[in-house]
Amino acid sequence: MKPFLATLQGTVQKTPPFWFMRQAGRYLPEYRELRAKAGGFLNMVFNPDMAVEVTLQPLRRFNMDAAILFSDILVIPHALNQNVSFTAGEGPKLNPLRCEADLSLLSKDRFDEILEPVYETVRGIRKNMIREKFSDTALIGFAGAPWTVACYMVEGGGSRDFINIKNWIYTDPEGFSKLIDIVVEATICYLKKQIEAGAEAIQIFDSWSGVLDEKQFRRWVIDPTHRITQNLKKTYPDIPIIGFPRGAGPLYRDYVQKTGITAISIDSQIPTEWAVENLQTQQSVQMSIQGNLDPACLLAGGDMLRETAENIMATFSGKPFIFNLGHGIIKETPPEHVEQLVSVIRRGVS
Ligand code: 1CP
Repeated sequence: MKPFLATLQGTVQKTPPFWFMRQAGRYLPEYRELRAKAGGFLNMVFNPDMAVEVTLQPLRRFNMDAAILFSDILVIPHALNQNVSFTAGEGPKLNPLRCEADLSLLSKDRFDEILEPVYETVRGIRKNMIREKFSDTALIGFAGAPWTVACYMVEGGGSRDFINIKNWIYTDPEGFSKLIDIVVEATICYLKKQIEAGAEAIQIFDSWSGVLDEKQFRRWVIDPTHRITQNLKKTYPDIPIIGFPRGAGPLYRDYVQKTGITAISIDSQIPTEWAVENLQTQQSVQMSIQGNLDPACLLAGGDMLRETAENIMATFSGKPFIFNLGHGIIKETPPEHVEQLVSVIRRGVS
């Protein structure tokens, strides 16, 4: 079995399998070259030839144990008829939805049709991975978690304080729950089709889960994620689901116990010993953990990078563990530093 998938089932490898969040992206000159030709980020996402190529670029350099589909969490609002654009250097922009009445602007009519190129990309990646002999590499499909996707839909882009969405959840939770329901349903369809097309594992990115208090976290992070995992597991019981509730702090415990995920991705602020103690060994089956090198440490490189990576591996030695970053690769990261990290991971710790 592929080492990445075996680890998700709870087995321990000699050295940990690895991949890096945002491993396909702007830190790679070959990505930037293709991106310049594509003329727009969404053009690249919805062009299967380009999306397949960009997914495979990091594998050719670093031979990761997993590839991740090249797409974005915001294709869901886009396919639901919300206006989404990516302007270079500015991040995504959406026409914000601010109340229940605005939900009438969303439509599922063209959802499947708009996302069809993504499924074609998944099939293309699997085919090309065989052709290029990445036979031990697994393919991860993904989606944003409903809370995080809703943050962009309501704020209209990135946000500092999440004031608009927080105002909505506190003043009209029933109305807001209708938006979450729409996103839950859309996400289930999207992920099922990725699996049908050949995704071998799924990651759910909840990048903004850390802005909610305990009660709101249960309602808007744990419950919707649980609905997605239960639904996927009914149809695809063998497809592992990795949850990434970035910034959730001590609420990671609740998340692990209540969402029904298979494995947990930890951000850099989660102490690794705490994760072993509180997230891994309390389950009946040891849950695999993925993480959690600070992407800024990879940007810096040098002895500190080696030491920090070795310390992470030492904590998880003898336990099911996938090496990753605590968040996406920073775009200024020299590819040579990634190379250095890969050799440190492949050497392992005794
Ligand atoms: O100009 C460009 O080339 C676009 C940069 C870019 C890329 C490479 C964006 C815009 N998205 C992506 C790809 C992407 N996004 C992947 C591909 C696979 C891989 O990891 O290699 C994935 C998994 C994502 C997921 C994603 N998009 C998240 C969740 C993870 C995280 O970083 O927290 C989020 C929050 C987004 C939104 C988004 N898309 C793009 C940007 C710049 C952002 C973040 C904007 C913000 O800071 O709010």
